[in-house]
Amino acid sequence: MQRRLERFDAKLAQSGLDALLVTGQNNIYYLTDFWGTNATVFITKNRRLFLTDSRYTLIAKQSVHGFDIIESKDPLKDIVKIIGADKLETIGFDNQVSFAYYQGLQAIFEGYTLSPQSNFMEELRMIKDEKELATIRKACSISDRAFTDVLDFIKPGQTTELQVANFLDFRMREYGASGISFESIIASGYRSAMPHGVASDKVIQSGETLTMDFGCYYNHYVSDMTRTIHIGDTTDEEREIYDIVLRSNQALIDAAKAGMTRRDYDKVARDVIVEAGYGDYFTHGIGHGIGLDIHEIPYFGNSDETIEAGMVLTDEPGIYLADKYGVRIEDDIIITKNGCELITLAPKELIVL
Ligand SMILES: [Mn+2]
Repeated sequence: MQRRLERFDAKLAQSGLDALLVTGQNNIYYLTDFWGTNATVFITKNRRLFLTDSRYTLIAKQSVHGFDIIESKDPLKDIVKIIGADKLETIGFDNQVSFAYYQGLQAIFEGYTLSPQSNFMEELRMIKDEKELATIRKACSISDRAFTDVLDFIKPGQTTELQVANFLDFRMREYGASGISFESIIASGYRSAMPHGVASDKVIQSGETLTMDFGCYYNHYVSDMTRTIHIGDTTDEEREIYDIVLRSNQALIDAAKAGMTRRDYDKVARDVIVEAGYGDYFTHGIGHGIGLDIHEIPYFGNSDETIEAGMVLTDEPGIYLADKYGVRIEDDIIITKNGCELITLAPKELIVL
């Protein structure tokens, strides 16, 4: 935590801001270890304020270190009172706050310059520390185990997509998860051609492809993985498509390392699919960062920015043939200096039930 606060202070000093108002449950958790729905953090060069209401004061006093803990019903007004003599001018705030919150901020911080910030906290959160990496590894191992179990649960002609989603949810909780990190995508047959087909009451039939994209929360951090399996007999085309997607996924695992541009991170996987003639059927980005949020920076457009050691990224190529079926394989990887560490370890050779 001390290291995170030091990185925060360095970024604040570089930013030209006199202070940052930190909002958002994940951002506050990242800096304070406090998990609750009501908290406001305000950090200047000389002060760290943590404000929360009476429901949370006791837990904050026990768990939040390095901050002045203030019980408050009206945190913004109390901050202005406290900093009145500090000679602050420019105060940063997250540009994702609601318009109503911003209006309140403007009224209460009259006389200060309010400076909207995009991704101030998220940029700090991009590079994970060892504790975060260990937590995300554990979240991934929970998903891996649930995937192994679900293979025995699926009965062609009987099991619905929703039953698969609920089974995964329950199993991940049994293995220590606090919940699912997003609504599970369980898409069988023609529905697997929809990259984000959430689970429906459709029964999974023999002869179909089944895509399962799911993940869990473990100690507030997420996992996010996709496996596509087949039920019953497969065609040559289905095997070929599966093989192309798997080679694409593996090409990125083989190539990913610190210093690679975000453009190349996408390209190395996409090239495999383009060269196989299915480029038009890979309709989404190659991946995204994960952490406290299921989708967080970096994303992978046409950017010269590089990826760095300590980022946790997804690698999720897919091919989607409308009205027929689709295949996606998604892993989570930790970027290291010389390569990457694969942390979703569920099998990837084509499983036929
Ligand atoms: Mn994903």
